[in-house]
Amino acid sequence: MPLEEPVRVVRRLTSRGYNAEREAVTLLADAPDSDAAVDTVVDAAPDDVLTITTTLVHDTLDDPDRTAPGQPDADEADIDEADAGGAAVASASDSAADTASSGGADSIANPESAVPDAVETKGGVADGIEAFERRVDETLHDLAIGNDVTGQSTGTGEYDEFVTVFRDRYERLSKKLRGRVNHRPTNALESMPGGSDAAIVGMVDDIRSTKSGHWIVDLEDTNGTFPALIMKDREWSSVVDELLMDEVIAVEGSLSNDGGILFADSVHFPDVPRTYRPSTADRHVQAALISDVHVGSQEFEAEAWSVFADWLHTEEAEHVEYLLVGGDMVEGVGVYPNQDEELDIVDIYEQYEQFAEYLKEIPGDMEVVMIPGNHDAVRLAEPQPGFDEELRDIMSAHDAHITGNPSTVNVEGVDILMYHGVSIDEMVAELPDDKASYDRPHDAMAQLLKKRHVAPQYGGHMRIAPEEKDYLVIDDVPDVFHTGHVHKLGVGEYHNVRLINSGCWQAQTEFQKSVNIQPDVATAPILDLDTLDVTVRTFR
Ligand code: D5M
Ligand code: FE
Ligand code: ZN
Repeated sequence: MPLEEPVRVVRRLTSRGYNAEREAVTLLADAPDSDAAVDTVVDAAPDDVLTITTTLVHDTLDDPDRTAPGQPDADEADIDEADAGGAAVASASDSAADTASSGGADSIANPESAVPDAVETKGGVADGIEAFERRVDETLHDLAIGNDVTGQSTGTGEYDEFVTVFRDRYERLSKKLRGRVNHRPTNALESMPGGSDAAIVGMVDDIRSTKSGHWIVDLEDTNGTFPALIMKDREWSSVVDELLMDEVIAVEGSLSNDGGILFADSVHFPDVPRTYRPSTADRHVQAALISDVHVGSQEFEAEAWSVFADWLHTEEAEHVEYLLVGGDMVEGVGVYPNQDEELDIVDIYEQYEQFAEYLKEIPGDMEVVMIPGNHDAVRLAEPQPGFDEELRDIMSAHDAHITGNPSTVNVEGVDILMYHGVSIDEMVAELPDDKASYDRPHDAMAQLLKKRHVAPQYGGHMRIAPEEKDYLVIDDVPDVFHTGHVHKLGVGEYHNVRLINSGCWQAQTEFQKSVNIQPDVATAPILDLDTLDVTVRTFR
């Protein structure tokens, strides 16, 4: 019996105002025409009955005098109580238990986590599918969007705009470092006596090794560029592996005798204070964090999506009142070479129309937030503005909050930084495995927070659109950081900021097969907004 059947039964019963015993649902779902069976039983129910019991189902469906449509014939209707346990419901709860006890939680929890039991893994399908009507008080919903480029874009792509955006990045990130070191502008260092203590706050302009294996890092500020030397035998010299071009750091040390180079004693990142204390909601309310739906791809997992949507209608999901979608709603067209060979829907607008249909399966009382990703029909360069009017119209069914990539969304007091995550590819390519890998995308996210920028390095995978300000700077520390893109689940914590990389709804593509990426399909991390704990649920 497909799992959808009990859910259909529950919905049909709920729409007629009935609850039902679990066994009764199973019996009805097993009927050859379950819709008709529900109608028959409901019609036969005495007026004062609110809950459809197993006995009532048996009595009604087994009654040989009854000729109502959908009545199973005698053999089929004579369901043994033991069998009636219902393979689908029971096995669904069994598999849920398996997943929960498989230790999956440990494998995704960040070992640094101050709250080791903050992450739990569960199957997504309700243990017992019971008729249930969500009672959500929408007046309690509270959502505000900040740092959104939508409608603010002024960039035309001219060279001097790149200068402006990098200057803004430098200004804002250097401010976070200036109080921590006694820095001098690069042009003032040249006139300081050799041997003096000094510090620079600069953007990394070049990283190269010397013949003897030391490192020279050129740092640029608004006055010029100055080299810092990191000796290979310092115990912290591996920090060089973490450095990316264009990020802003501070280096402290002493000037060489001729005053031409700074011998580094320490390197500082803008970072998140270790003492950061996140804000939480003041009632028990949850958000489902997803991304990378990829509707229009042959690999889009429509069935898993429906299981997820159905689960949202169950009692277990009653407190899930927000759905955050971190980009790649659709597969898009012409995103990667040969992508067309794997398209199910070739027209981009039809892809969004289909996505809108899937969105309609989500409970109408939920607040939905959507940012675009690299497969979406907005400009590829970041920051990406939110969907235009035409696409908003297509996706209007849920009256979703549509915002740019990245954006900060305040949900009931919790600041959630949403960013699609293209820079994670860059981080994985550039940083050593223990700092960023596809298996632990939350490590790369921690690096982004440390650098206080969602896409520190320009070039490579990253396209950046110059704007008057750098929207990609992480100005305020978020309470939760949500990314996607790499199709791998990752849950962790960095200096008390909750990190979540959501999985995807697209099975492994040919490309992913060729590079051995095993995507985490049909998982949705469910975030408790009052504690920032996460429960990962799986829907296939
Ligand atoms: O990308 C999902 C992940 O797979 C992300 O890590 C990029 C990578 N990917 C997928 N297809 C390609 C091709 N053709 N070239 C390079 N990298 C790729 P998403 O953009 O969400 O599909
Ligand atoms: Fe994607
Ligand atoms: Zn993507």
